[in-house]
Amino acid sequence: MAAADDGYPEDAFPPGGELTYLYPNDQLPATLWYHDHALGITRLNVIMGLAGFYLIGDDTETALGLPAGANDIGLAIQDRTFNADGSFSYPAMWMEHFFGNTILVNGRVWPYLNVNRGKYRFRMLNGSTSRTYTLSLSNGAAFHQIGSDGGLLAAPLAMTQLTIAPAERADVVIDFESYAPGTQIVLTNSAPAPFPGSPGAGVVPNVMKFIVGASTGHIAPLPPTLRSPVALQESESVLERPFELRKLPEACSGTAWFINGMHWDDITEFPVLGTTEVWSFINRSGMMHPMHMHLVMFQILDRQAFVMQGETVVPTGPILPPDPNEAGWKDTVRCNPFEITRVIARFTDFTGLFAYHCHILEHEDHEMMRQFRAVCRKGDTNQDTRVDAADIPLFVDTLLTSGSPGTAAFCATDMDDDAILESDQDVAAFVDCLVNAACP
Ligand SMILES: [Cu+2]
Repeated sequence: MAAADDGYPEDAFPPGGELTYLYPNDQLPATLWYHDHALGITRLNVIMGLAGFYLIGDDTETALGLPAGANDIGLAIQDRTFNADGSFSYPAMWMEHFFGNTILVNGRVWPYLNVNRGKYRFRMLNGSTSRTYTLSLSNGAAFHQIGSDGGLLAAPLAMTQLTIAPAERADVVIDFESYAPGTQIVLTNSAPAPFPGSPGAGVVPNVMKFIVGASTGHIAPLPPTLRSPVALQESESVLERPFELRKLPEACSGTAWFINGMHWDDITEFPVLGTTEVWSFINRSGMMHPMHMHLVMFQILDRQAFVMQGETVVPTGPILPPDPNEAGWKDTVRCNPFEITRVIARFTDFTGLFAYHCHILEHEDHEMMRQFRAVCRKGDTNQDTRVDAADIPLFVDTLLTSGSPGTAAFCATDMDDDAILESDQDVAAFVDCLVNAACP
């Protein structure tokens, strides 16, 4: 979506005010979610409850015959600690993470779900501020993951354990057909907090319970294939940007989490629309950071362990591919301690300022969130990184329709970058660019 519709962290409006956001929804079907994103206080607003699902579907996905309707259920998993009066308990001062002692699913503490004997599609979201979950079924049964952050995987993936970091989503199919009525199965968690931490430390094991009923539900088999994303090629990348994730001294609180040691207002990334980049997250800390980018969905290229020799990052381990359930489109990636995690993204569609940050909200709020400015190549209305005759139709169309500020086409047509589309200056500059290669 356009930067103006992205919930920019410095946007604010007073009580009683309103803003209309436009979501084009012209993206692949996916289990998306929304939450408050206010600069410095996102953790507080999300803890207070402002978060929800935003699901996009399409006919292709519907035609797959996946569990639907009452058998397609979002599970937003969060942790909280309660005061004796039932109110939320959360530290008044900033702390580098928060782990509640109680698990909520869709706002209910340790809920149960009556299920019929058949398959369910559960759109699992880790909506917690800091806690990572490693989920499994108490009877050890396998389930299938069919999708992740950016939509369906290529094929259903059988697994008995699923790790999901803050902001990650996993579309999972659990099959209750073979169970006798009355069977109870608990969705359990075994992930330490902080993560990866040490085994057993900080674990809250119970998440929710399924109680199998007598009626038969969705028993159609899962389709063998789902949808294959086109893999972005590293050879298409125009540059690789390193981002060091580490804790550094900070005057106010003693320490804070940083990306390349810089702050929100330090803008040093200007990706050009139409180009592909590799972003390399170098985690110089003992805890996992789930890194999230706005504007784009990315694909995970690889992970590699490293050691520090002085201030130099020295890769040591083998270059490992993403986990099988990370093979699709992602918007959040687990960056493990002392590993380089590389993702690849193609920047398209919208110009302006977009956030990227650790999705541990306590980190995001202090200071692990920065922003990049997506820019266009003037004249390149079709975002193929060159100005040629193929750009003429969209140039003319944008000029005639006045375009929409914040879009790639508007930016590319606004040759003199004065935020106004003029039939004289911009046309002359476009022709000059096209014919004489005199591009701004
Ligand atoms: Cu972090």
